[in-house]
Amino acid sequence: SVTLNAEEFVFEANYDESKIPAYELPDVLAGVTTADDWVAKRVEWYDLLSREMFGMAPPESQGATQFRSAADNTLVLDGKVLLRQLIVELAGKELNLALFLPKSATEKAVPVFLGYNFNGNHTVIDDPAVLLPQSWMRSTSDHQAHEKDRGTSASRWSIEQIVDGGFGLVTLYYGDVDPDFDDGFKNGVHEQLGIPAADQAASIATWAWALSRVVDVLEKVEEVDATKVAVFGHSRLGKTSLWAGASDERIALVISNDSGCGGAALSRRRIGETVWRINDSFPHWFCGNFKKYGNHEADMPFDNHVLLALVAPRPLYVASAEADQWADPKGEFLSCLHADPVYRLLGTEGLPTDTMPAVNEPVHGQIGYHMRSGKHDVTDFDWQQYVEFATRHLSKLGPR
Ligand code: GTR
Repeated sequence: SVTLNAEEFVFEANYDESKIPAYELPDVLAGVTTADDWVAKRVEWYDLLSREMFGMAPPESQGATQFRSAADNTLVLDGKVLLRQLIVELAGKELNLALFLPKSATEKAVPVFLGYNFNGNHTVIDDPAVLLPQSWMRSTSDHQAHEKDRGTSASRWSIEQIVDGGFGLVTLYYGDVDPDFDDGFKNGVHEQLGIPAADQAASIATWAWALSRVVDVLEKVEEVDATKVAVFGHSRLGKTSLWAGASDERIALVISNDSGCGGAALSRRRIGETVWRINDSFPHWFCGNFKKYGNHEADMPFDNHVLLALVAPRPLYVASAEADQWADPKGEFLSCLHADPVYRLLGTEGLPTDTMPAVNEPVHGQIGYHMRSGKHDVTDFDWQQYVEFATRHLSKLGPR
């Protein structure tokens, strides 16, 4: 590990484009001329990001999952939506899955959005049918779930819009996998997996790995078409959805909502949140090896466009918010632009623009991008784009 001199620490976030250091991005297609060449190059990049950024996933032997129903199926949202709740056993922990499905799913399996929630399944909709979590809660003062918190995150989950679009929503609380605080990897699935070495999965990669284990389960759930899973995440969970999509090629479509530093944003721009800052605030998110790049972004043998390129040729949507400069919207757009050559090499449309679109003017290619007005959040506008984008791309995959 690298020790930084005190004067190297950057406490004040920079938001001034003119202060961005000159930088050169590693060429994502270095040595690649054909789509066939990309196959090996992709493995190389994936290994590099595994070892140097997120940490390598736990071994397959740790992944055996069993699941069971947690409650009887029921209807919610004025009888419009079928709610199934499952308990998935993973590495000695129980993950609580809530599946919000169009009623038609009992006749024909539906494509789904799969995404973690920040505060428990009971916060995504105000309905007593959703089981109250027993897990350690990040966001309440006594770290327990409460009745009064039902539906408090509902504005971030446009369940009605999702179901009207013919999709299901599968969600779970990320703290069921690994509670989100720096405890030296003692709790959550790490109780069983043990403390990760410097090149092994820290929290983000562990959350991503668990999403894949949920996909294993969804493959056995009749109402879900697991060939059409769109993984979604906001902010730290957007970093997670990107890494899940990079790691698991069964995931058909990937959405990053305001993922910022360590997610879609280019690290070398050093605008808003930086690599040093994120590692300082959240030492458990990235693997030990990533720490050395704090204030040494030029030494990174990759940048975040490579993370996005690992999703290619599968559809990828990156969303930013205008008032979320901490996450560097422009850096998120530029990452898409620099991932685009891989998408094109693989015969897709890529990102259909090379200039940053105006606020609230989404572009939808094989890569989709928008910068919404407003703050760091998930809104109906964001979901409108995701439903439209997923409808267009997943229908091309044909029936299961
Ligand atoms: C912030 C963090 C961001 C982002 C965000 C979130 O505190 O600096 O990287 O992940 O949290 O997850 O809401």
